[in-house]
Amino acid sequence: MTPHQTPIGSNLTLFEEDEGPRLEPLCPGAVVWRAGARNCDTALLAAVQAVTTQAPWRHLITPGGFRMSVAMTSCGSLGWVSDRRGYRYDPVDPDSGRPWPPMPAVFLGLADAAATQAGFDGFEPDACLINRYEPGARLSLHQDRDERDAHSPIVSVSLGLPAIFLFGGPVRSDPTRRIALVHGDVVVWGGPARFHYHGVLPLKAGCHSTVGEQRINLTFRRAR
Ligand code: MD3
Ligand code: FE
Repeated sequence: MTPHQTPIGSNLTLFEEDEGPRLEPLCPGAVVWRAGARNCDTALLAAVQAVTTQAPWRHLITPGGFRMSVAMTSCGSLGWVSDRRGYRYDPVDPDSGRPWPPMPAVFLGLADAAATQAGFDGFEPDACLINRYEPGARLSLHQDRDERDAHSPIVSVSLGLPAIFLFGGPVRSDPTRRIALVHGDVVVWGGPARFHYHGVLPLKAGCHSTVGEQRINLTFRRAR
């Protein structure tokens, strides 16, 4: 019996699987660590609550003048900001005029563990962008290229409602794959996958047992 098989007659039925954390390679440089955040989800959500008390959710305006459907905030020494002047990382939260809240220890521990498993040792993120999706919210196809450090990966953590993630190639018109990301999934994007186009389809309504009617996504970056 392999570590993830379960004898019939245990607490699981024939149609459920005992799916503990497991690594799924996506493409060179990208790996999904399924359920990698499940054993620390309560601590992550408490930390998100603490961050959003100091730096509340906001809907940023794109340089083109559109209000993003995803609500965002940040923690760490840098936060991501968008307005009519453009996109940038900034040490100051423009809504409060104060520094972003510090990166919670549970965030740093998970980001380092995920990066190490994917072969990126010594990942020291200085920014965590926190996205909140309510039903209908989406993220159109884009590249993340505002980070100065192109050698560090990006680590993303999904919490709450499931989402369909679109993963393309280095050119916008490249074909996209659809990848379901559920509560507790962690993805590491580095190397040749670091600048691939990606997005999130409109969130389907639902209610997650602990997170409620929303999806929260953490992305850890080395911006400077
Ligand atoms: C692939 N967030 O914040 S996380 C973003 O689910 C963003 O909220 C999405 O895209 C979300 O910029 C997707 C997965 C992700 C993040 C960064 C990547 C995938 C990536 C960078 C390069 C390639
Ligand atoms: Fe992105």
